[in-house]
Amino acid sequence: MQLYLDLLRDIMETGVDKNDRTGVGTRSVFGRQLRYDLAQGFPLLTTKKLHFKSIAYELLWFLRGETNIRFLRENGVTIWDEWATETGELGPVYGAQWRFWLGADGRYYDQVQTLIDGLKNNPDSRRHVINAWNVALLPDERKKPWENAKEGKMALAPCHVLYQFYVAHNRLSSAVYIRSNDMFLGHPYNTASLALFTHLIAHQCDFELGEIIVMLGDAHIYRNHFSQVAEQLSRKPRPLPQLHFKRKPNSIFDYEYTDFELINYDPYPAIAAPIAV
Ligand code: THF
Repeated sequence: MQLYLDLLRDIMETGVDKNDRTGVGTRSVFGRQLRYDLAQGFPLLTTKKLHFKSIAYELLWFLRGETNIRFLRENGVTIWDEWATETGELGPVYGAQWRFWLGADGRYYDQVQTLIDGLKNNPDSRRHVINAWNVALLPDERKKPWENAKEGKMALAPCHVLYQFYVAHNRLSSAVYIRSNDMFLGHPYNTASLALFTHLIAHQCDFELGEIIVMLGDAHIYRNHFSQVAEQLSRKPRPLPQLHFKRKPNSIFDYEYTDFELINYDPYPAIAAPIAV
């Protein structure tokens, strides 16, 4: 995870201070790439404690095609609370686009099922893509997230917009394009989420593990995270944990939190930081 710490330092030293939608203000750079070999361990940040349960349940929630925070709340996960309506709705965010993309032909498209079928039947394809950027459903940036959700729009425009998968020597690699990345709070979650997604797909399709590649558009540190970033930069990364499976469900949609476990995760203490809404 040294790559991540190096990028945080680079943003602090060379980034540009800008205003943003949330009103908090950021320091940012544009266009970066980080990569991790999954055979070297599970890329979960060790220089502060991450709530792996939040990361895992969020991915299971995307895979269920859900867009109401009810499932997250039932499992003690609160990371999407700030953006939802009083009834917990977020509008057609990730889960809806991944599993139920409504086409111009009036049919729903399941991008995850198509991905799994494609990886099994035609691994060399260059079209193993999941796209969340459904232009017709993007929110109005001048309105509050929950106002957009009430109007049937996404509460937030997708941050992790596009996923792509690649198979070589029977090893599965993946990449994500993140157009806007909160480098202190969101980025470690997004990296671990891609790693977990890649593990689940490899497990289902009998691939070995390759690399994950995280590509960033606007990579920013919120102004009210600067002291937390300094604290994090004073810590030295520890060995990465490993992910183990305890059961192989019949499909990518049938995983439960108890089907996998993280072992040897020995992080430094958590660092509290306010989330920009
Ligand atoms: N908005 C902003 N400003 N940053 C983001 O990273 C972000 N997301 C999702 C949607 N909008 C975003 C929400 N993801 C935390 C982590 C990820 C989130 C939201 C919040 C967070 O507060 N993490 C705490 C611990 C909280 C917990 O796990 O219970 C932490 O210390 O890591 C990017 O996808």
